[in-house]
Amino acid sequence: MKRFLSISVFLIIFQPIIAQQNYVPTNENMEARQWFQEAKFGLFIHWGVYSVLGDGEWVMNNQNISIDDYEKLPSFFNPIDFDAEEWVKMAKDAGMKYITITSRHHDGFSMFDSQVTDYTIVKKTPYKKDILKPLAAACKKEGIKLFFYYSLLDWHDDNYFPRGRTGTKIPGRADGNWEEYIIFMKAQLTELLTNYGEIAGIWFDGHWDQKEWDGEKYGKVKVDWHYEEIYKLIHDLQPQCLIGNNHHLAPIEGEDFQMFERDLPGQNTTGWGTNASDVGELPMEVCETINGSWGFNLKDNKHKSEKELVQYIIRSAGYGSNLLLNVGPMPNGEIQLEHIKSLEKVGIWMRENGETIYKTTAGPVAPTDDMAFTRRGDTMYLHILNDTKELFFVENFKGKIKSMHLYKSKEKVNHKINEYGMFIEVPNNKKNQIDTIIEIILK
Ligand code: H79
Repeated sequence: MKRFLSISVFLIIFQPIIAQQNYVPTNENMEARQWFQEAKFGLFIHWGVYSVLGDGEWVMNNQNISIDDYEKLPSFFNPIDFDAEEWVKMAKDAGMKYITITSRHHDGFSMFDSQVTDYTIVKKTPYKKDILKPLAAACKKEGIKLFFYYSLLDWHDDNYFPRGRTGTKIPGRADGNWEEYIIFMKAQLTELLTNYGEIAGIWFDGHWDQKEWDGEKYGKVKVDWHYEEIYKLIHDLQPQCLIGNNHHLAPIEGEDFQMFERDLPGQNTTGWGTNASDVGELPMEVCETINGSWGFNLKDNKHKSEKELVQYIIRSAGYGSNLLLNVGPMPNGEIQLEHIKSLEKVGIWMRENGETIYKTTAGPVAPTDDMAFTRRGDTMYLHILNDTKELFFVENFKGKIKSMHLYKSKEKVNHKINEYGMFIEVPNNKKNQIDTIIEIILK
């Protein structure tokens, strides 16, 4: 019985996904991975015709807006205050090294000049211009790398059929042809990787729409995503282009990085995230948003504080991961003042302390609620994140220490290591509200 059970569990869980077979990343790709792993901080941008309604990027699904009604939205999208240079400079000043922007989200609307559909910013909005073009130019000028978010799921295109588990109550959807949909996506990806210069990566999302879900765990995938062809196409067009897919699974062959949505790697605090056992060996990226929404949400005032934002960068880095921090620009093309101000503060912190974040890897002990370690060669940085006791204890710490001091003032820090871990004396008046950094040089 037990054997039978484990075989059936195996059959349910093991759904083969055909991926890029025997994928060997090129040298350019390996270099790009290295760059990515060291970059540590990027800007995520969710911007689309949904921004007009100020109710997030899932508004079409959440309000069950019909295809006909939603198609009126592009005519209101006229971002006269959009200035790509400003966005890129804002990101750069915040200490970010790359930008990932929605080229097309689940509503199926292309924010770029695409020849394989009429449902684009150029053909359907009064703005009539491709926004990825000036963004790519500004990124190039400022030395910021550019990734494109690309939705696999589409609530608008009839060829996204069989339909997935979301968007089922949107009126006006018709049956179509899945293979045509794959051809369409490949044509759009070809455009994205041909018309905008060097693209640092493609960020796929929506895979989970075609997976069965019983409220606790995923089941079968209903469709063939043709990942083998799609991933190969991307790497053939631009070998350095990093592929990531927000499928919440272990990496699939052909992918170059692994992302964790609103979650530190392996924690699965959302319940539908990536399990600890599915954390692979690829460079990692945590994504989270600056308030509570991805796309612009007029009523969302859950703006994260400077402390929350900076500590999320530190915690991500403590796992060896990047943080991709999201803003949802307004329909006029501006970013909310609250968010600009927060990013300025983060930028100041990064200028002062970035040495303890950039180009680091995870430290010797996994992060806890109270601390995170980062490391570069023989130098380790212990980030104390909460106002703890004067005698701070790091469990399971092993290692031979040459010297230990406060990162800022270089004052010596007393410590003691025994079989249980390390005790560190941090005087109360030396603590910092956001992060008390202790630099540890190993022997
Ligand atoms: O683009 C942003 C969101 O619009 C998109 N990903 C980020 C980066 C996103 N889509 N969904 N989610 C985030 C979370 C929603 C998950 C759920 Fe489900 C969809 C819960 C129930 C349906 C997937 C399927 C997880 C469980 C079952």
